[in-house]
Amino acid sequence: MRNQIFRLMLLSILTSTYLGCSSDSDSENCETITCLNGGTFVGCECECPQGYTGNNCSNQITPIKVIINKAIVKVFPNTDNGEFWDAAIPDAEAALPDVYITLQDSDLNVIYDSPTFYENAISGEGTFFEFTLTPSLELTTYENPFLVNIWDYDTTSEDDFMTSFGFFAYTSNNNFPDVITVVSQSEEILVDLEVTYEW
Ligand SMILES: [Ca+2]
Ligand SMILES: [Ca+2]
Repeated sequence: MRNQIFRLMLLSILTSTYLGCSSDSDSENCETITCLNGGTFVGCECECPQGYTGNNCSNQITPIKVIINKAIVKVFPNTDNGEFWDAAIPDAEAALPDVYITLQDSDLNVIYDSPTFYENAISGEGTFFEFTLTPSLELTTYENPFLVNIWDYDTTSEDDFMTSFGFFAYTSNNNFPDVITVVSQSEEILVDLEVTYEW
């Protein structure tokens, strides 16, 4: 009886060892793939990080949402063709623009209008003007560009439109940047949009 138990144990050890060897030789036989975009090679295939797919993680998964959380205005035109934005105000400092932003979709619907502005703002002195979007703005279509507009808030007349430029929320090879930079030298605009993604 003892003998038989011992044999059974031996058999089970040999069996598990044999199975272990067999699975080892399987992984040795599989072709190593270089996983892109931070993917890891596990069990003969790439495990891709969020947002990527394909056997080597080279394909982006189109997000359900691109979410704009913050806009940071870095460059805008300090003058309106050489005139102060608030030229009617004799005091030179108060004649500076009172900056806020709006965002529009490609049908020119206003999809964001900042409730706050920065009084007498100056571009190019290392000061950036941050607008935290509350709630965050969720973009779900990517074929058409969106627009960032910069305005001068005026109390006694219509607000002055200062500048604007277009951007795409998402492209299929953009590697999901944390910041979409909206920039044009000719339009004197630089706005960083801080974004997150949902898949
Ligand atoms: Ca003005
Ligand atoms: Ca002003």
